[in-house]
Amino acid sequence: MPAPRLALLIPAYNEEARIGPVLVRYADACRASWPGPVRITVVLNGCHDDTLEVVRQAAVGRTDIEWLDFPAPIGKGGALIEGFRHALDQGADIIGFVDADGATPPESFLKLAERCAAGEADCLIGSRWLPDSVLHQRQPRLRRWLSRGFHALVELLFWMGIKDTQCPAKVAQRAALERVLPALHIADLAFDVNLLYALRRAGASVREVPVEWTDQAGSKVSASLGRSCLVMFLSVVRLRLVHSPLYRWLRPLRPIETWLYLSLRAPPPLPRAGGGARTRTPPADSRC
Ligand SMILES: Nc1nc2c(ncn2[C@@H]2O[C@H](COP(=O)(O)OP(=O)(O)OP(=O)(O)O)[C@@H](O)[C@H]2O)c(=O)[nH]1
Ligand SMILES: [Mg+2]
Repeated sequence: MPAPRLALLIPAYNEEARIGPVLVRYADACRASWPGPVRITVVLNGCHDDTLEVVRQAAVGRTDIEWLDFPAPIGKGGALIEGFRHALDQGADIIGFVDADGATPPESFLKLAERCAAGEADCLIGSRWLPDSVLHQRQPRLRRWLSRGFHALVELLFWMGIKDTQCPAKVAQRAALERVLPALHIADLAFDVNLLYALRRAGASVREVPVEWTDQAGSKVSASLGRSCLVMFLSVVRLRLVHSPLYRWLRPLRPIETWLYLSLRAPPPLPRAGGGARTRTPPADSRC
């Protein structure tokens, strides 16, 4: 059997200060240890800084790094949905994503990908809340409390038994993502809950695995904590309602919903994501 093709997606919004070294570290680690073809795709949208130029520079001489740039404000969720579509079109077998800040080291991500390729589960997700998780630098105390509050809310609403839905290191099998893609529509940072709940509803297995983690300076969530929390609260409650019999009665309220998201300066849920990407794609047979 040919070695599996790995696609790593990195959503990026105004990440000029953090993404360059992260991309190089990931590309080097993949080259050193993944047995098959690898493609790292940075998915940008609406950046106001030089992220695109930094990614361009990191990609010089490396055919395994590419980018998609969307003009529409599709958020992290929309960027990942478009990234999934792209990776599936490119024939990836194993598709994962991490944040642009390098909080998860490539070795941890690659362990998840290896276990996923070995068929341990349809989806493997990193967790910072398991006994064997290694936290070199924890999040500030207020972030940790809010994170536990969000976890309690997600448990109450969805009963998934997952300790850390928000750790950004996640990897899934192609077939599982193909099944859930039509059910993905949350554009903001609660996208991960949307993905995990869709996988559960589709009968896919999800396994939580301890990861190494180092909280990084420059968090945009911490910079707008109140607003981020409100948006994520709104999105998970909305997701619960979407999957309840009540939802069809609530449909006329959609314009209010959109207004609420826009007032919170957050990307509204996506009926159909993206469109109009500017892409740079290296030759199809390239690898790390
Ligand atoms: N394409 C795209 N990426 C986004 C958007 N918002 C956030 N991201 C990316 O999604 C990832 C997670 O975002 P955040 O949780 O805000 O990242 P952070 O600033 O590292 O915050 P922490 O949660 O403290 O780590 C990062 O790689 C961001 O650059 C967006 O609107 N569009
Ligand atoms: Mg981060």
